[in-house]
Amino acid sequence: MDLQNFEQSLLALQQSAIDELKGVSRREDALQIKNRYLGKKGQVQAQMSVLRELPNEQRRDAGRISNSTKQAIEQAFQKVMSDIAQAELDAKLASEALDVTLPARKPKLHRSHPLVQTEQELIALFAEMGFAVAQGPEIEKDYYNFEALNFPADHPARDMQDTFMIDQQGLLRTHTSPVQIRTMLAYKPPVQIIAPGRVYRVDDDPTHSPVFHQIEGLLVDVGVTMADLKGTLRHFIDRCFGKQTPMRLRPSFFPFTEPSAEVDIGCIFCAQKGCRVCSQTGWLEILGSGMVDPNVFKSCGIDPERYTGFAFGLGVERIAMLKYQISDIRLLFQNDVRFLEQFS
Ligand code: FA5
Repeated sequence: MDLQNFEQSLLALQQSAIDELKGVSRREDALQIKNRYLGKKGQVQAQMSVLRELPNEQRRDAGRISNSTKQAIEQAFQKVMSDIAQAELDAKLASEALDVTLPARKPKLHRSHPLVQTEQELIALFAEMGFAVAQGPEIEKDYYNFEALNFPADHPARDMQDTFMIDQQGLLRTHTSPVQIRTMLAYKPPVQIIAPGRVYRVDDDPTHSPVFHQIEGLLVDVGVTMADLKGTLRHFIDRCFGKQTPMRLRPSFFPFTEPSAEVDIGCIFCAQKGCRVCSQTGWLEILGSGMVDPNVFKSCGIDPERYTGFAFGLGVERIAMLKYQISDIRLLFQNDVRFLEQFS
């Protein structure tokens, strides 16, 4: 074996390694080919054993030739490996392709909760009639919730509204009527406000919830009569339930109004023929009302000889249940999407 033969046989190995590596698509195949040529027991290594047969002065050249062969095979191997990696990346990018020109998915928008819708509609309706919105705290003092509203201490009328007490003085307001007191203490008549808000009572059944919403109405001025109350409520019923809806005032009692009246509308479910909802009476109670009691005016420093006024208080859940024919008040608080979607 001379140097020329040695070089030729290495070049032949190099070529065949490069040919074999060409087009290989799996890493393990490429590695196997590389090992077959460049491994310890590989073909290039086998050729190196003939180095010993070469004369000394040729050995350096032979070393250079074998290095260049090793490098060429290594390079071909690296090229195949990087081609495989690139192909994998291309495939991944193709499979995860994102077409940014596609139209976007429409966000699913829901309308507000039926209770909020009802409350907003009622506020708008009374605002049209000139009522301003007033607010008061949900944690209330006994004085505003009861005493100033003419509920004497230990008077059984306090049992009408089962109260969540906090301590001797503090409670969760049982109605929005304390806002009447706070407003009349803060402003001189004429006063014309509605007070929407959350109220609390120890109450829990299909038509009563421990937390519910009321809207209080209060109008105080010179010469306000029961006819003004009736006219205001008639207009509210026309707008809320339709002009044909019958209405009646039924004598009632509230410590803070005198006279007091509960307001009923003709049953909208059975056209007053009598059904389960109206307990066969043909009428549905919708709110409490009356003329402001002189004692309440006195608590607020307003002269009852000069001023008169009317007040009313309605339950927002009750109106929503009637409007949307909801039979169980708890549906309004469970946030079941299947229920809420009906109001979208
Ligand atoms: C009152 O709360 C009086 N403050 C209303 C009032 C204001 C009368 C001004 C006169 C002058 P009453 O307890 O009846 O009254 O409640 C009014 C409305 O709240 C009821 O008609 C009913 O619709 C609603 N309501 C009462 N308790 C509950 C409850 N637990 N869950 C849901 N709604 C209720």
